[in-house]
Amino acid sequence: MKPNPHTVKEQLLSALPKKSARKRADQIVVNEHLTDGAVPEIKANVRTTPGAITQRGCTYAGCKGVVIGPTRDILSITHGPIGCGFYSWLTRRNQTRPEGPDDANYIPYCLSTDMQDEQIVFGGEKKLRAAIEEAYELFHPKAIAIFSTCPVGLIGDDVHSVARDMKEKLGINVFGFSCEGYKGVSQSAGHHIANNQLFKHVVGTNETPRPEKFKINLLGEYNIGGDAFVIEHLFERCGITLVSTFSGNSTYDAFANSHMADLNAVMCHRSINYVAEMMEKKFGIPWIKVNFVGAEGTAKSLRHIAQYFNDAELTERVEKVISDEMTDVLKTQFAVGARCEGKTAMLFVGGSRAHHYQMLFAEMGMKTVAAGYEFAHRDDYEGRRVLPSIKVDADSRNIEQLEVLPDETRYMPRRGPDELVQLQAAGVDVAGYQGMMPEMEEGALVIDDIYHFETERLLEIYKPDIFCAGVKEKYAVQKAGIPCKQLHSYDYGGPYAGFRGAINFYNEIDRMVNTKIWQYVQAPWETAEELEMEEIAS
Ligand code: CFM
Repeated sequence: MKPNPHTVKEQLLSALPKKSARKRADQIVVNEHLTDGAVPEIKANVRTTPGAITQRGCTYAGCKGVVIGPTRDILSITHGPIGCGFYSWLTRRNQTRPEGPDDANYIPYCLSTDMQDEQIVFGGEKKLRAAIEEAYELFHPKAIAIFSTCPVGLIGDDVHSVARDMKEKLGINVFGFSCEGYKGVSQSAGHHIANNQLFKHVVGTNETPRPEKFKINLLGEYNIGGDAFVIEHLFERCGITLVSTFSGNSTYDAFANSHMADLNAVMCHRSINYVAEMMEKKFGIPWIKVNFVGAEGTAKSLRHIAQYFNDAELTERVEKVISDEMTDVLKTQFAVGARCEGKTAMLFVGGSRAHHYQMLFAEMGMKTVAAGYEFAHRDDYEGRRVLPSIKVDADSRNIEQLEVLPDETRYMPRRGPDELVQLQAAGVDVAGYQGMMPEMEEGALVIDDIYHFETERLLEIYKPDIFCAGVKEKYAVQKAGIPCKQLHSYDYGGPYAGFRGAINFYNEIDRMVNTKIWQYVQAPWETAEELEMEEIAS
């Protein structure tokens, strides 16, 4: 029998103390389609209840790991103890492809100032300067970025003044990030901080003109498992020039030159919407939301880009690429559909994949019965229409909000107001994002910042055919006899973007949900065997 989502919500809340349950109730919502395309309000981007096991990461992770990390030729130095330093090294599956043996690639390196007691007591700026000089002598990079970890903020090291001095001394771009782990309530704060500094220190610093006709930036695509390679290839075949990606397979120069593009296509709204908005204000570059996860989403996104440029030849090429690719896509959809139709999925990941991957499941005939983001904001759930009603709390006020004005000489609106209205009328939602909930079915459960015990309850109650999350959840889920697909790292798979990626995904999920192995899994705590094992051991 289908569980009643309202009852499930009550069951989840009943495990919490009264006061916590009251607060938590607003983060668990049964989806509904209200009049006028609206959905119920959800509480998001708030602190996790102390004691709950959250999926979230920290601000440093969002800044260094997510937004800047995938760039291969910015030399990143983590200012902090070596434990945080470990995470300045490849822990996310962001791939990169240097153009040749001389093209710089610092992604395999892990640079840290390795703060010791002495720096915690007497300050770490001196050691940071020395680290920057040493790194410069070793690599001669174009740019150095410094990332602050928690103790840096606690002891008050001024990474920005160190960056200014070193920039002058070395003659290269050096900039710092106040992305101490504790700032904000999740890695989302780190995205914002990374966006601000990229915009302030890098975007618009390379004036090389771009003569191409259809120039775009792709924002919020991080090349996990090679996704960006697939998308780059699609653009190439369509005749679309990719000036810069923020930041999968990206370079410093591409960021610096990105204001030469005529359109920003935003893939992950949560992590990079700030850069899109600031570039619009300063340079007049409009942005549209795209989604290259799912074959339909890919086709629609390519079409919207073509509509934006309104060129017959481009449109023709885009249509040709779509129809060439769709033959294989439909063939696989048909094959897996026969085995997957009606199966259920749950998706609990960061800030945009919980939405995007629902499309892929839908293309396989599978249903998403529950989903949620770790750290997204209300606009990612309910759509940007709610932006004016989002209350700014103390945790958000903590993060710098840049005042951006049109550039005196370089502001050039790429489209006039009439053209924008026409685009809107043609279905290209300029500067719009409708959010996840309007696309989910009525009665689906939407849970913000899911707690681990809630995950376990959901598995028991719904017994979904697949649960999508990250490595922290994976093995607990599988011990419950349910396959878990990691949507952060793709386990060891991918790419899943574009048409080829969709086919890849259909086949993998088909295998995961149709293997019989899971029915034989019995968690140790479900049997008396544990005891017997102890007896054997003694
Ligand atoms: Fe955007 Fe991302 Fe995501 Fe994200 Fe992330 Fe990621 Fe993610 Mo892991 S930028 S919000 S901070 S799509 S690392 S590539 S998978 S939580 S859903």
